[in-house]
Amino acid sequence: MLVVGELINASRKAIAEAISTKDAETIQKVASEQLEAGANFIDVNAGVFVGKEAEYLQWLVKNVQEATNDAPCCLDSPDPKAIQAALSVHKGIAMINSISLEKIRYDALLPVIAGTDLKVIALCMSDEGMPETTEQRLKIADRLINGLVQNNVQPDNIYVDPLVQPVGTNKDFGVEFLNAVEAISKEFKGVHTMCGLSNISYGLPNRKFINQTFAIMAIAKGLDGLIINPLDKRMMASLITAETLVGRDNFCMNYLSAYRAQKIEF
Ligand code: THG
Repeated sequence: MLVVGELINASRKAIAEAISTKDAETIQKVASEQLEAGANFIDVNAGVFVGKEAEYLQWLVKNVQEATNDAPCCLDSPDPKAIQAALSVHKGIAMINSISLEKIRYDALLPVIAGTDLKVIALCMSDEGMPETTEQRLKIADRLINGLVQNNVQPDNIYVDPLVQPVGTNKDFGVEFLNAVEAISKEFKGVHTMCGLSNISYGLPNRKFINQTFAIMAIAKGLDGLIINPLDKRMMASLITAETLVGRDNFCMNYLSAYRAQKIEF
């Protein structure tokens, strides 16, 4: 399971404040905590700062890497210019979050990613808007994967995000997403799937519980990457355990070592 720590996101009030006051200490603390808790990539998102996003994203990357011995970042922006700015100061192999089928975004980002070892999230979104059905997601995934592979991106570096929509707005949004994960995992061998799952619970009470349950269901369908809060111990324990239960843990080694490290108790 590839875990992307989601906490450095300017949609969170404390982070927006730290960014606008250039409070590096707060950002660096949140970065190190997420890494220690098991995040493989640290997501950085400054999307609320229109006009300053590129500059702020660069500042985030520099500070996160300084605090974490150059841990890799997940550069989270719909704006190709902000992604390129962040990439220019990033050390090591970053994850691009994300390319989509939206024409302006696709045309600007494809040449940046082509032929590189960058990891890339391929978001199932097009100029026609957000997909709702499994079929719509598959069509977009197919075009994104083919475009990337034809431009010398290794399938192993592609993480398809079928895009979670809130189950509170349509009862079928959960199952359409889950079926998309299953179909993408089966049809495109060697490609990964990933998502920021918290949108599933939008508008409903006790969101943590819904997110956790949904993560486990998605892992059963083949999901192998998640953008989550890695400081949520119960979520992390659920992920480790779910992977063991779907046959991705030889001799239950991961489960047992997590247990010994006291990660499976509350
Ligand atoms: N797919 C991809 N990237 C993404 C998303 C996705 N990036 C952004 C988002 N979705 C995932 N990241 C976050 C970051 C923070 C929060 C949620 C998702 C968050 N949410 C609180 C909540 O949901 O209640 C609100 C703020 C708070 O409580 O502090 O923190 O789907 N590729």
